[in-house]
Amino acid sequence: MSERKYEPAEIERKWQKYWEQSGLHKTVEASGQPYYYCLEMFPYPSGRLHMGHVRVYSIGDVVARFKRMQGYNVLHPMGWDAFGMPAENAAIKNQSHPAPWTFDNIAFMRNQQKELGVSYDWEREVTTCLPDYYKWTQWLFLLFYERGLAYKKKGAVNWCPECATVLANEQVEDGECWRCGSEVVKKDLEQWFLRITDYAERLLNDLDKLSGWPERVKTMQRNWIGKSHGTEVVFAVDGHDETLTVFTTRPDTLYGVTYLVVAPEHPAVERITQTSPRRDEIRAFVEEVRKKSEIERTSADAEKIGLFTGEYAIHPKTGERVPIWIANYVLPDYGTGAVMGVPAHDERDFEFATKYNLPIKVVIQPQGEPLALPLQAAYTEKGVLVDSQEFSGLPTVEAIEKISESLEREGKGKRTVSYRLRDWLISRQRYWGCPIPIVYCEACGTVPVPKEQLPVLLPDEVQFEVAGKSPLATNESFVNTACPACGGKATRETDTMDTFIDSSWYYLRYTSPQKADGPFDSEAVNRWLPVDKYIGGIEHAVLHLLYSRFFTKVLYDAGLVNFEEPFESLLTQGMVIKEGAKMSKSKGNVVSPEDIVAKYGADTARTFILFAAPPDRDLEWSDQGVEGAHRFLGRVWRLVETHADRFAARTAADPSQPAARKLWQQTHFAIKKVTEDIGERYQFNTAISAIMELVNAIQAYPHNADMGVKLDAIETVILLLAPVAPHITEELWHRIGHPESVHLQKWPAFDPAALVQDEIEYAIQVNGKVRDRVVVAKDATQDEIRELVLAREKIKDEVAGKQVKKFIVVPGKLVNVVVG
Ligand code: ANZ
Ligand code: ZN
Repeated sequence: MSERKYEPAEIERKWQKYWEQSGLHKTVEASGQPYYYCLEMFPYPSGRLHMGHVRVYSIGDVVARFKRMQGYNVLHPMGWDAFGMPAENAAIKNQSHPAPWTFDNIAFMRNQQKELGVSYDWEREVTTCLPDYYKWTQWLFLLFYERGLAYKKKGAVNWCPECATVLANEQVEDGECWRCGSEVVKKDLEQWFLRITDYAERLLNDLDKLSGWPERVKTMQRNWIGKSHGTEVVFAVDGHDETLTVFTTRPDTLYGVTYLVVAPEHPAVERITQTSPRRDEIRAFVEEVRKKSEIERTSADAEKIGLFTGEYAIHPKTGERVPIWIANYVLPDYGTGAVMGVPAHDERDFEFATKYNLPIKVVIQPQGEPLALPLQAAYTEKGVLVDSQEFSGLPTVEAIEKISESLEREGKGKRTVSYRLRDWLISRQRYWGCPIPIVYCEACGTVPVPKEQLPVLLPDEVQFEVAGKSPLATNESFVNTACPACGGKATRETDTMDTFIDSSWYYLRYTSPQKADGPFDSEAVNRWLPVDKYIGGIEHAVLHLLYSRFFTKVLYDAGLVNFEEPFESLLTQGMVIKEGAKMSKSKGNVVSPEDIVAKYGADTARTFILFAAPPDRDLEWSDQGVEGAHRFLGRVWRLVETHADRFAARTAADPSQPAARKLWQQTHFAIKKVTEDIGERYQFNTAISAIMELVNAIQAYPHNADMGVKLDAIETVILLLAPVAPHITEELWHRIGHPESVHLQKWPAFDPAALVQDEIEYAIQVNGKVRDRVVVAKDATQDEIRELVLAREKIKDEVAGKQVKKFIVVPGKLVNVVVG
């Protein structure tokens, strides 16, 4: 046969078609085989793939194909996080509907994924905006509701005036809307919440079990949950039948309290100022503060503003009267919403007290030199207590215990823990989301839609833009319904769910995507999960990954799954950057996957991306790098082409001669290296270099050496490269005479005998000092070693005129010659 040219476009299309027709990527569940679930975070169907997507899918596909060749039953699915704002905004802009926009994008991106040759089982595709998916999202909402984990409350919510919607805390970035950048304000609305705080402790503790997660991600989750040990201290309010409880992590500073400061929203503020002449002023202040976002209120450089309420609290130990203030820097929903002001030892309090001329009282002194007065800044370190009655002289740590105990005995306090984590606000006043399956009846109140009536379908006809109102509220036939309990007149909930709910359980649906009588089949889920390798962006470190963990724990408690953590191992891939900046439209440094695939083929794109950097590092785009990957595949192509005809008359390998033996060893070394790099270390770049080295070795192989060894080596290159570059290897595999897909082959095993080194290098010491080195046959005897060592020039010099008293051989390592 004459040599053919490498034409990626031709062979890639051919094999993609063949794979699809032969059902190659269908999930197989062979009995007796271990299970492996390889999952890439499903994308939002924004339009087209960017290089970041290509990177995630390339990583996932290498792992999936590799595990499959190793004999695992592999689940490798893909789907669409298809509800969300961009579709709705596009619909508003184009006067159309979000659905066609979404489905067009899905069709385009699915096609791109196919063109990359990713081995997804498309029969398991899930799309969160389809009723057969969101029906089960609603079912799960009802499960949470039944378990007391979904509730409605009026609360101050983050409101983006531009998007006219409520935002979760996580969607507020530096006081601005994550999407449009407008300043976020607070607004009171009835909202649905999920009680994630009930799971705070488990979500925190179980992080310790996730040994397959990057430390960085676990730290981010720990900080987000924000557990803090402290003490609640009760202050009576002078002249009122009322107490104020503060939360402090520093009860040792109790005697330094010179005022209390309460969040303006704190319910006690209304009560204790009811008859106050300052009432109007206070109300105006409260309104003012509430407009600001939490971030603005608490950031260190935000100006601290406050107002004296005119009322006083009684210090629980000294009985002194301390003024009660309200201030922006105290948050209503952290701790108890009230703080004891200790300006001498807390930075924020110091700033506040300085500004408003409140007294500053030192009660902690550093070891050694006492603080210089007046204080120039708060002393926030540990130290020894002063002016603290019987606690004076105690060090901070001990005082925290003693003062807390004493307060507990007197019924004036207790030790508690506080979490930064808040309940998850899931109501969205948007159209393109999953309707919340609740109706409101005048007679029965809040009534969950019975599960057999699901799904509550999203109506087609709505007005998208009605300020301050949910779009669903504009469709009367949707809103007005009969109460499922009494049959009377009722109205539907018109908010939709946060799309993070959709993505909190999609990985379960993949195991049984067609299941018609439940969200998933528990047996299938328990077979496949936890996910063995989850691959996605670090930007999901807190949101998606925390919510999914929460969902899994609730489902575990409900007996629907038998594991408490959904993702055993997590790989967060680095960014794709170009000229030092993240690829982005705004920077104008985007390289489009379509162009690269059209010019070089998908195999080159994948090989480059996997070769250019370890998966968790940033990847610098390089046109030369792409060219290099392409040249490498071209070399593999020619290597096979020039030898293809020899495979028919192939004879068994004979590695007895030195050159053949060397290539045989190199082949098995490469198998070992690639197997470990892909399967254990997830370092695809070094795996590819090992394949490149093997190709070099084959090219340097003498013409007259054993052909069987050479053909084995060539065949091994094809197998090792198959997960990385699936099309070219499929073509070449057939070219050398195999009728079956390369992707159904067994992953090659290395022969340990080939890895045994034939020679060993010894360090030679003379009287304990290294003087020389020598390479010795592995099976050399002590006498042979002695002869070789003593014949070396350097050693002869050292030994000259002396007597060899001892000759010690540490096998495989060193020789020590003792002379005197
Ligand atoms: C008195 C004190 C003295 C405090 C001192 C600190 C140092 P973490 O560690 O983050 O939990 N605090 C309590 N509730 C607050 C709220 N709702 N808004 C703003 N600040 C609040 O922080 C706990 C500390 O933050 C508490 O301990 C309290 O100030 C403040 F030398 O109490 B501390
Ligand atoms: Zn009713």
